[in-house]
Amino acid sequence: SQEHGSWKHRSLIEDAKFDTVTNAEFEKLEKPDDDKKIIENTVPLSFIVTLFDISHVWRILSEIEKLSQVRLEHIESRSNNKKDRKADVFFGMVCTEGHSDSIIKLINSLPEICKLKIIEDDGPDKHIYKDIWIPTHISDLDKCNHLLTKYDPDLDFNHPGFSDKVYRNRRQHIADLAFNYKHGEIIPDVEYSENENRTWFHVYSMLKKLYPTHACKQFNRAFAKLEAEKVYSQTEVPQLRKVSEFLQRLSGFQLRPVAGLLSARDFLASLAFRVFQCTQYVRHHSAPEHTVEPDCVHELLGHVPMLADPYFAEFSQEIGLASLGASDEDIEKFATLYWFTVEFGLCKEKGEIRAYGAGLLSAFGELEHALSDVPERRPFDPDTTSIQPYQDQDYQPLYFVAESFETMMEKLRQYSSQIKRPYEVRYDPYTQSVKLLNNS
Ligand code: HBI
Ligand code: FE
Repeated sequence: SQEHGSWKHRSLIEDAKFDTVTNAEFEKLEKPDDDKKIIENTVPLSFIVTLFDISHVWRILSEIEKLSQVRLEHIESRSNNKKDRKADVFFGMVCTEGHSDSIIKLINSLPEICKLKIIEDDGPDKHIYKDIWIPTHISDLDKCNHLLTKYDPDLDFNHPGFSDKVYRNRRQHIADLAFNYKHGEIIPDVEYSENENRTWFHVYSMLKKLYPTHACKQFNRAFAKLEAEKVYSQTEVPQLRKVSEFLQRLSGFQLRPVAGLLSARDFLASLAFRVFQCTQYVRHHSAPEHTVEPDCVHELLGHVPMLADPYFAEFSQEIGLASLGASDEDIEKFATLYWFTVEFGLCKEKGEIRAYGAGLLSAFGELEHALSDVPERRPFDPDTTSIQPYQDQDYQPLYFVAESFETMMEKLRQYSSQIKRPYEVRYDPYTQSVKLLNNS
């Protein structure tokens, strides 16, 4: 089955156990005789129906078949909850202009089995809804470049590079590469200096000793692969271009260079397109073990191996999709969830606690601290985790532990489905775009 964000193309239908209908019969039923329907002056019509039991999809399909002015082109399903058989089903159709009412009437005539949830908005203003602009195509990420001026070496005198003119020029040069970057371009290589490579070497060799006992298995698997394929080595800062190629092969994630700390909204929005905004500069060599702002040592050692895991990649994309069009208040909560999972998350593995958060996997001091008996640990629960205050100046006093990535994903989906938004979103991997589905 093909994946569309959280949508599973037909998978739920195939998984469902039907007494009377086999998969082979479904193949015949999928686009019933719809292919033969000749419809003129067609307009696209898409909608989501909540089915109280997925098996009723057959009933809907046979009713649609009877409508002469609409043709089914695409169907996908998504379950809200593993425990029951309730599911949202996406129907992509075309209909004769002016005949979209017939489908609404049809769904409304079957209240015992389903409820119309959403009709897709294809109107001219679909990019702007209630004043919140959102990227709808991966190239729109060129506009998601709102930087926060926190810990800027040019402005913050606590920054270790503040009084280092050479470092600040270097940072400016690398920042310009990111500012000038456009979607689709090859990420420019950076020739890293001896200082920069030495900083990488220092952090890398210390952490590598801890990974076998402290990092989760998904991380260790990807890290071994990065080394085996010589994308990573101890002696040189890896090039984003090569790392991005590696990720695309493993999980479909890609990197794009970013000049510094992005706003949470822009940062999370990129994840919706399986894009990770990645800094390309190295922290100041006077403090190799600590940095308050993200740098490429953090991104490459902490984030990249996890993003290479297909399941974790999906989790990351889900947070991104859920954030699109959310209110400022909800963005803040998603950023907090991101903080306690992707950045500082712990998970259980065969009765042991392991780290999967990038902030831990790129900082050996905190990695040891997190698994010691000093900090508090609580089970991951989106409702409480999303409002937990945190600071970014010192080791965390509190971490959240996921039972497994599967349960974490399920809890995140449950949480996201309760967020109020003017629309739902659906990711189309073929066009790398997001479709907005209006609440009808
Ligand atoms: N920007 N460049 C960059 N890298 C990050 O890791 C990052 C960011 N902006 C926000 C952010 N991370 C998160 O902490 C959340 O606010 C989403
Ligand atoms: Fe990070």
